[in-house]
Amino acid sequence: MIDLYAWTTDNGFKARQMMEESGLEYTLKPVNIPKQEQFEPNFLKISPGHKIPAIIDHDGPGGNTISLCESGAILKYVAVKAGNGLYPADPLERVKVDQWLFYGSATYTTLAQQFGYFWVRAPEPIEEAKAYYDGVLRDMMSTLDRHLADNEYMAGDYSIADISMYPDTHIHGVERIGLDEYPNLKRWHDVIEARPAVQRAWGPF
Ligand SMILES: N[C@@H](CCC(=O)N[C@@H](CS)C(=O)NCC(=O)O)C(=O)O
Repeated sequence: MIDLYAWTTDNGFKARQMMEESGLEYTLKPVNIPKQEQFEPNFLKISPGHKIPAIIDHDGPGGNTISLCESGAILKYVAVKAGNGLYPADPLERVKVDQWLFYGSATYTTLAQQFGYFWVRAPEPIEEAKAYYDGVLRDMMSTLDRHLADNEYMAGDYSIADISMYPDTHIHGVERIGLDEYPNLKRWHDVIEARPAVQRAWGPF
């Protein structure tokens, strides 16, 4: 049994999508970010940087209980444990999944979060920052759109690389910028959105 600590944010949805795709039993433990629950001492023990998502696997390697934070590490861990091909075993396929998983975790989400801050959460509008991150997000969406013109998914078959980029595409791409100028990204988004596991993952907390 896995405990998933998450909230209704991009990184939280990545981990929840992964759990739903895995078919593994899990318990959702909401960490209310607006209420600053991520700073509670017990949560800091499993996520020292006070960030969701995090998991505790009560049946980890060797039967040990383990905890893990960082969405990319969680996607890899759960996909390997589930053994359902979302993190392929073939080294040739795996390197490209890694490339796009890291793009999703380190580049896309990190910069999309800045877009979200300056467009949605900043207490005062800062027009220069809004324009800057609007350009950054559109550039990344164009990058994905070009790649998806020749590829059904980000790296081979549907994988954790796709999971790492779906939530920000949905939250910022669909709900704020719009996907009309990015037809390949829209096609990819809509196929993933229709997956039953994704529908469940974006359901009520
Ligand atoms: N690199 C981390 C980023 C996680 C992250 O940014 N989590 C945010 C929510 S999406 C958070 O918990 N923020 C609360 C805080 O920083 O105090 C990952 O991929 O898991």
